[in-house]
Amino acid sequence: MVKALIFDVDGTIAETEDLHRKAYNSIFSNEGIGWNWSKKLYKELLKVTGGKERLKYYKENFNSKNYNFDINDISRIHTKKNELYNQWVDEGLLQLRPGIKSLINNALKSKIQLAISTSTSMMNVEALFIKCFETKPNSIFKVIATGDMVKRKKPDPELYLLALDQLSLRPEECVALEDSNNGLISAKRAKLKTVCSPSEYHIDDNFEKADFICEDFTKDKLPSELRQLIYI
Ligand code: XBP
Ligand code: MG
Repeated sequence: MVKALIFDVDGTIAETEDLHRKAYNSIFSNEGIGWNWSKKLYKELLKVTGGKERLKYYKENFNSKNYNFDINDISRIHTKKNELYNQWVDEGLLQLRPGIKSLINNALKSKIQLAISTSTSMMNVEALFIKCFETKPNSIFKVIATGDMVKRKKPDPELYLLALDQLSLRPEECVALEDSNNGLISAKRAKLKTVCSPSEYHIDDNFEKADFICEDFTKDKLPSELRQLIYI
């Protein structure tokens, strides 16, 4: 019996990644840093989850201009990126993925517990829900596990294990909803059944381990077990 749904955020709730990419490029330019991340490069960089980790990875592996950033510079650039991203979310530059609003609202009506497990920062989750649901995420989700709360982000299982622990549920009582291979692996390592809908940047990822793959999260595309449980 499924008692809870655990949602990823980036790529699952909304197509957020290209807005993150544009915010990075804008901050690089404002700061006089000669980096510009193309869509093709960003797809590669998304193999590393978490903004600070991604910046560090880029600096160490692609840094053609040899900038001598330390951890404080990375933190400062990342914070500025998130501030600009939050401003753009507030201006309405993101929409929820198809089916997400109805899935969340109907799951709440059906008394299914909801949780979040995401590598992103808490401020990004709050900005998205305040804009798209006109309420703080903690009034929808019983548990919110974000990247700033763990040592190791996805594909490590830590974020899902934290959500399960705070829900006080066993993995077989929950379903994870994901959009990427890193997210799927993280959920699978936590022994969760996982429904995947590939997002634009992760369309070519490997989803072999998914329990169910769907084009989006609209009612008709969901696995029948979930549809019957949520849309009563
Ligand atoms: C999402 C991420 C995040 C976002 C930005 O992975 O990797 O880094 O790109 O968030 P997932 P921050 O969807 O698997 O959780 O810049 O706040 O880290
Ligand atoms: Mg994701």
